[in-house]
Amino acid sequence: GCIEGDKKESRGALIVLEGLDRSGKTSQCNRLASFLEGQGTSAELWRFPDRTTNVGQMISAYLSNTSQLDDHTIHLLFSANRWEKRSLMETKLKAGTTLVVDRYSYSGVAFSSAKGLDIEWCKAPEIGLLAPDVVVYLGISPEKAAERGGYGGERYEKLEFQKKVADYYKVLRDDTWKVVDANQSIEDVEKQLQEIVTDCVAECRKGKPLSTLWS
Ligand code: T5A
Ligand code: NA
Repeated sequence: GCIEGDKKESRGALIVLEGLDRSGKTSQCNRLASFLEGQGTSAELWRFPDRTTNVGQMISAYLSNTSQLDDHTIHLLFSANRWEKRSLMETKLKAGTTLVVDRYSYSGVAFSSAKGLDIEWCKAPEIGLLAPDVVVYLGISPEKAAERGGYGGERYEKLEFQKKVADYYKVLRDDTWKVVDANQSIEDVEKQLQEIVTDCVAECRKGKPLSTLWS
């Protein structure tokens, strides 16, 4: 639902990039944040998991296979990692800073659901987090993504698993999503992203209210 009382203020936009592993999210987030800064828009690059916090370090150990955790437990840690940043996120947005976020709740739900956890159970701890103004999904086939830069040793970087993740991303898609073909050159993807976010940043500046997941 809408968060009241902030309709008149000029705020930053919450921009999220999602996609399979190796779809190009981090490359594009960097370029996008620089583009916005160049336009005179105050912008910051964020990412989830945020591996710098205590919770983030537990997640990082799990992803690199140096620790083992129950599927539900790691799901809740990913969610907790977003909750611990929520109030700062709201403060920044209300102060007019646009946030370019590399993965968010959609990754949380798609990856855990792909392991076999119930999707509604997966969505529940995300309810009340700030809703993105736009989600740019970098669309690429799992096979093409796997050819890029080679998967490293992280836990989820396996073709069969990525196929399941792609299926759950499809289920999660809503009208805040824009799908960009990530098979194009880095520069072509970049141009499309710039068009998408320019409109979005303008709408937020005009006073589009902030809202929350998942409603
Ligand atoms: N996860 C995450 C959960 O399970 N739950 C959660 O709640 C969250 C938030 C870590 C893992 O955690 C899972 C999902 C992940 O499996 P991460 O740290 O974001 O997530 O993963 P990383 O390994 O850092 O990043 P990715 O593997 O997802 O890669 P990116 O960021 O999509 O891709 P990028 O930009 O690094 O590019 C990959 C390679 O492709 C090239 C790049 O140069 C690079 O070599 N490339 C292109 N090549 C050709 N054409 C293009 N257009 C290209 N764009 C990039
Ligand atoms: Na990345």
